[in-house]
Amino acid sequence: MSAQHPKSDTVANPVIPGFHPDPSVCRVGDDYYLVCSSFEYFPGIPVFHSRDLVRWTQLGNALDRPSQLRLPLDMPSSAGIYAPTLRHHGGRFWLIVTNVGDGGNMLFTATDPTGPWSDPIRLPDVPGIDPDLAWDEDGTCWVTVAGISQLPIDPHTGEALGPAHRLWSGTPGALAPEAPHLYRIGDYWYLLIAEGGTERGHGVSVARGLTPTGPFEPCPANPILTHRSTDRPVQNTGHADLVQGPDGSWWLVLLGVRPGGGTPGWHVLGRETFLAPVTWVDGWPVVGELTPEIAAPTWPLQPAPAVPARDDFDQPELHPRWISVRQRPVELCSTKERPGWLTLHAAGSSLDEPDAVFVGRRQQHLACEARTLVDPSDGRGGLAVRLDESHHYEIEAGPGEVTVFARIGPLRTEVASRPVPTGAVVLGVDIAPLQPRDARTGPDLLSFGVEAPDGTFTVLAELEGRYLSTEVAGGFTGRVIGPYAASGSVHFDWCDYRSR
Ligand code: 6LW
Repeated sequence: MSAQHPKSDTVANPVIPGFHPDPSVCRVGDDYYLVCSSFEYFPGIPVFHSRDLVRWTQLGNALDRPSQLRLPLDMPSSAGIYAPTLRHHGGRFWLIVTNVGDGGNMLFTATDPTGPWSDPIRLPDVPGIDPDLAWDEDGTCWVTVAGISQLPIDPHTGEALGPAHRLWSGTPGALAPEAPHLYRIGDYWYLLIAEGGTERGHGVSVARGLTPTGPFEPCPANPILTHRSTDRPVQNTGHADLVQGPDGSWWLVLLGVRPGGGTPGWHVLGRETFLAPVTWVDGWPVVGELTPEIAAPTWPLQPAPAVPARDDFDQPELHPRWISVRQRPVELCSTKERPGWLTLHAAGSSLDEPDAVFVGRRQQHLACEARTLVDPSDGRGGLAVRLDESHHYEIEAGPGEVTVFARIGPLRTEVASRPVPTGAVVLGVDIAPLQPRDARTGPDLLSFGVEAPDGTFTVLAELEGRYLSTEVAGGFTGRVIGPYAASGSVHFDWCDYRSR
């Protein structure tokens, strides 16, 4: 355990900001590992590590080669990789997930969560989404899925060892019982689920039984967590996974959103990973306060991982935080071709296309700025803020000019343009929350511009952020910011991302 940090009495929540939905966590000794869904992005399934449940470092992405992850071009955004479950059993890490774009449910294993992870073990007989893994005392491996049904499998072959049977339908009348997780704790097997749908009505409910196959008795206090119809700053709370802390206390990792602006309130960072304390009353979990600042746990916190603002692209591989749309062919995206630069070759597709040549990182702060030094002498490209093919804003450099474009649904427009000296230019975007003037304002403003060598930032266009929000665009993801190529070859010397 490294040098202790003066203990502040609260910690920030979300513990993993930005679009990191459907978190699943497992503990191995003093180490915690966590994964999230990743939808149309490649590489897929980010893997995080922590020793205090509060400070998380991304180790890599579990699915980082085409043999593991196929995201067909005709698959819509927000399809692809849905909610995963991560467990450790028999000295191995097991990852079960649904690729709704290709192949359905599948299993991956690894001895080291940093990777490499295996190629997929397909699970043709496992229906639905949100698969969970649990082993009982006699070693039977149970898979439980949304809707809430369950079947035994051989995890080494993927073979089903029995028919699927319904376990529980959740709270009568509640929408979409999903995201099941099964745990043996004390005398009981607990079945934790999400209900209400992943929007404002989201919640967490639990049932318990004496065997992994039930029968399950619902908790009289269900839902044990929901922020529906409240004025809480964190909304859509649900899709949780239970874990024990270093001191034996219990915690939930779960998803939530931070909407802003007037009505209906728009969230732009996607569903983020939050932490909430759990206590036990009469053998039932009781969830404590889930707020943007929560009481710090009793154990010493690790030093916050230092994330440099600048990526210089001087490594042979991109850092795992950089993700691309559906694929990242090495021939189109490389840091080796022009050492110290990221080179993107446009493949005739713009950001409107499913195979856009784009490399981005998740926006993780409500107020932030991004900058990149781009050399457009061999093509056109720039810096984009992407939610999906139909919702993105970008500032694009071509020989001697810079242009700001906006795509909102069927509408694409050139918002502003200005001549610039030929050669490399620093493009940027500042993102700042907006205080709602009236019901229709907010949640933020995106200012696109160019930065002079002396740091002066000249804004070419200010664009309203709600059109790049989930409430407008729909879907399951959040904003991703980064370089893209529109035509020819474009070279990026560095890319900065800072919270403000
Ligand atoms: C996830 C499911 C869900 O698999 O959305 O709305 C899916 N709830 O639990 C994608 O996040």
